[in-house]
Amino acid sequence: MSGRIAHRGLRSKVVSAAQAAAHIRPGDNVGMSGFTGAGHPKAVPRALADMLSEHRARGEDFRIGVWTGASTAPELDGALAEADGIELRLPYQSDPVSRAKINAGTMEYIDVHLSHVAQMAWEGFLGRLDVALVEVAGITEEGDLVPSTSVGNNKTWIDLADKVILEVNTRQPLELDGMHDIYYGTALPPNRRPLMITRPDDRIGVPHFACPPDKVVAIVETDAPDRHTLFKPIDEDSRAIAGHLIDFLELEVKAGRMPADLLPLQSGVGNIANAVLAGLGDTRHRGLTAYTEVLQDGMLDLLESGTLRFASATAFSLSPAGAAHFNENIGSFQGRVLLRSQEISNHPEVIRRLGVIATNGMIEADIYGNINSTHVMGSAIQNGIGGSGDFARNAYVSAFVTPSTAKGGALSCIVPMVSHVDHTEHDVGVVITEQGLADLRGLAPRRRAQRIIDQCAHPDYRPMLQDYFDRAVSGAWGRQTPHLLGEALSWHTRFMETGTMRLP
Ligand code: 0RQ
Repeated sequence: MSGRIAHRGLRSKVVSAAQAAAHIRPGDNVGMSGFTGAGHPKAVPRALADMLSEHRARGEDFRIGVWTGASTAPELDGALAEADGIELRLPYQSDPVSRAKINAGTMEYIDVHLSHVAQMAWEGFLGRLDVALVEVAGITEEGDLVPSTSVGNNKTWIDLADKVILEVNTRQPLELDGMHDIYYGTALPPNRRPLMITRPDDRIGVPHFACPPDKVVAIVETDAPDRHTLFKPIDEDSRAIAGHLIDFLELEVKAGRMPADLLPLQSGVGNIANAVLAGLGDTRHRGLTAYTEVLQDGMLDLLESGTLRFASATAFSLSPAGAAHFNENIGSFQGRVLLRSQEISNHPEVIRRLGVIATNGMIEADIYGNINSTHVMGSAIQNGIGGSGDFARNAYVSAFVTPSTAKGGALSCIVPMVSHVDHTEHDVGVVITEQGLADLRGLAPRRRAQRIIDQCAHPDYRPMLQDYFDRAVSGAWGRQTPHLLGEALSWHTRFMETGTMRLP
């Protein structure tokens, strides 16, 4: 035994992954840990996938509901989807096997704002939570649980589930202990109290999860790494997008709308977000803060250089090199990083109060500033809305970023009308592509359209968009937000007709 389980009674509950998986029954809803490939259970989902494949071979249907924090990894989402074991998945996922099953209509998927999940579970909309399956870094003498590299919805899963299965992962550094802030004051209306976070470094909770030991039905010891996100080297487009955003922030400071140390930063996942952070490291800014969802490599670099003073999030999302570096230097991050439950890291009240600068990726934007973050050609899911809506709606400045074209230039990410709406024009302050930045704040719709076409569209598509807009202005049924409806939507279908787009 690893020595990570200090509670005597719980030591006797250590079993194999297969024995732990046997506690899960057909039709169960299982609340699993895991957020952007960090802190997910590594062994029991694989054993569960094997178990349900055996049931299937005997002609018995065995599928479960999988609720998580956000995306996990191939050994969880991939393995269970491969085994056709997921009836319903929520809230954010990026696994290619699951994506294919969702788009083929054989797996149900509920795409929900990440800050809403815990509340929905407490309200009972999602049904009963049968099992919580949660990775932890250790168990204290008192039976409290030391959280791992993500917090996500773990507090809610542990509180709500009938049974708790724990994976104690010795690969996760014990020095994580103290880097978490688990808040036990959440309640449903009318009993909610204000969240007393007025700075990203305010602590309002406790470092551990509470869990009655008799609820724990099995403990599995593991020694396996997180998913570890691979970042592409920063390319020209990402660097250009980062440059436009940083120039914009400088102008905001000059205009007196932001202090010199800016406002707390939120940055979505992916390469562009990482490039923005790298770009900030080259500026004169020091002592910045982040109130965000995930800590990527770029944030660690900024913390080390002093550009960033403090970062609050719900999970890490590091490359293998970033994770190794973090583990070796974990002492220098203590007191400068805090992981919270996702209902707090993404809480509208706090985001609005702090005045967060939000930057998120997108699939496409339309000329009026509506954003599609989730669907390709209106029907096929890419990942999910994640936390982008929590931040976009409540941020001080809400920016959406994308290269101006996708699929090697075969299609434009600026379109007349988005094929699916995740963020309406009312929640979008700034649209940025490698071509430039369109500041939409304070502009009426037709001015917004002209600015997006001029600043953000790729030169290959700008004349087509201008032509559409001009004809819409003169020929539409109304002049407030002029559209030629049939034509706006056929913009998308022609890509399918030419074979540019195929379902994955
Ligand atoms: O598909 O890999 O098959 O080629 O979409 O696109 O350019 O790799 O960009 O990794 O930054 O993802 C919106 C999906 C962007 C992401 C999205 C195709 C493109 C490629 C991915 P291929 P890129 P990214 C906090 C914030 C929602 C959640 C969020 C996302 C694939 O940012 O999931 O913001 N956001 N969370 O080819 C057709 C277009 C396309 C297109 C791109 N216009 N039409 N396909 N693609 N544009 C974090 C969390 O919530 C956890």
